[in-house]
Amino acid sequence: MNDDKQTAESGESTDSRLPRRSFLGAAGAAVCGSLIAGNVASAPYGGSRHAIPGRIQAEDYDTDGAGVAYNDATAGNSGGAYRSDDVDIEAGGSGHNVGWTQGGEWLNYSATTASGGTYEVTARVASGGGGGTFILQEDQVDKATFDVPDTGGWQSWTTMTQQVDLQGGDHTIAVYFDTAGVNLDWLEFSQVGGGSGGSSLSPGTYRLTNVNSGKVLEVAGGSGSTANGDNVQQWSWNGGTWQQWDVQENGDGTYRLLNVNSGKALDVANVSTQAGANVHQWDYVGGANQHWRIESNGDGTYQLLADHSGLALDVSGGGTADGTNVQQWTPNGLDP
Ligand SMILES: [Ca+2]
Ligand SMILES: [Ca+2]
Repeated sequence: MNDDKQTAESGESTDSRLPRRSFLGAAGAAVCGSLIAGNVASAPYGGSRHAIPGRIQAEDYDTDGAGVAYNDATAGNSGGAYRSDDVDIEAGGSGHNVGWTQGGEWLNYSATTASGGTYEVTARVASGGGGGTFILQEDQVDKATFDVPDTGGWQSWTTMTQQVDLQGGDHTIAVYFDTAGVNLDWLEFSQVGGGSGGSSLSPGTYRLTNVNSGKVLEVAGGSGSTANGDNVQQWSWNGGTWQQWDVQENGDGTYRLLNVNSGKALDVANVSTQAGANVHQWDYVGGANQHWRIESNGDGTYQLLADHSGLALDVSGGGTADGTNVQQWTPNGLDP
C-alpha cells in the first residue's frame, strides 16, 4: 500500500523572486533572455489547452520544441518513453513521469483557468537523489516553490500541496527546476472555496446515487458484508446502512468514504492505476487509493476521482441493473 500522505505547506507566494526565463508567453508578451527569440507561443500538447481545475500530466508539456515549449540540458530523451524530443520521460508514476531533471530546465503548459481565484496545487513527486526544488509559474511569475524531499527512490511517490492565486483565462503554467533531483508525475489544481470543479462537499453521511442508473453505491451482500475485499456495486436504494457512506475530510482536499455498516473504506483494489480496476471495501489505512477527490460537475452532481490514479468512480459499462459492478475508469464526462 502506498503511503501517499501529503506534506502540506503554506501557500506562501514567492513573487519577490526574479522572473525566470521559463517560457515564451502569449504572443507579444515581454520576455527576456538569450534562450528566447521572437514572439512564438508554444502550443498545447494534443491540441487542446489543459483545463484548470484539473490535472496536468508532467509529460504533456507543450509542443514547438526546445527554447519554446521546454528547456532541457541533455540531448535526447534519457527515459526513451512517450515523446521523442529532449525532455527525459520514463514509464513510471501514474503512467509516465518526467525525470533526470537538472537546474535551469523548464516545461511549459498552455492552460485555461476556468475562473480566477485561489487554487490548491498538488504535485506528485519522487526523488531518489536527495531531493530538489522546482517553482510553479503562471506567465513567468513565480507562484509557489516546491521543496521536494528525498522520498527514498525515483519511483517512491508522494504528493505536496500548496495554495496559489491564479488568473482566469488562457495562461501559460510552467515548471522551472531550480535544482536537479526531482521526478514529476503530475500537477493537480483544485479551486479553494467552492466554485465549479472545486471540492466543496460537506462531511456527513450520504447515499451516492449514480446519475445514469438512479441506483446507489453499496457493499454487495448487505449487512453481513463486513470483510476486507467485499465488493462494491450499485443497487436500488433500500435504506440499508450498507448503502450509506460516511464522507470524511482528510485535510488535504481529499475525502475518505467509510461504509456505515462495515466501517471500511471505499478502496481501489491493489492500488491499481489501471482503468477497469475493481473498487471494493477495505480497512482504512490512509492509502491514496482510499482518498477521493470530489469534484462538482457544476450542475449539482459530482464525480469522485481516486487520488492515486486520477481515475473516476464508474459504473461498469454504464449499466443500469441492480448488481452492476463499480470500478475506476477514465473520467469521460458521461453520467458516472
Ligand atoms: Ca534530455
Ligand atoms: Ca505523469
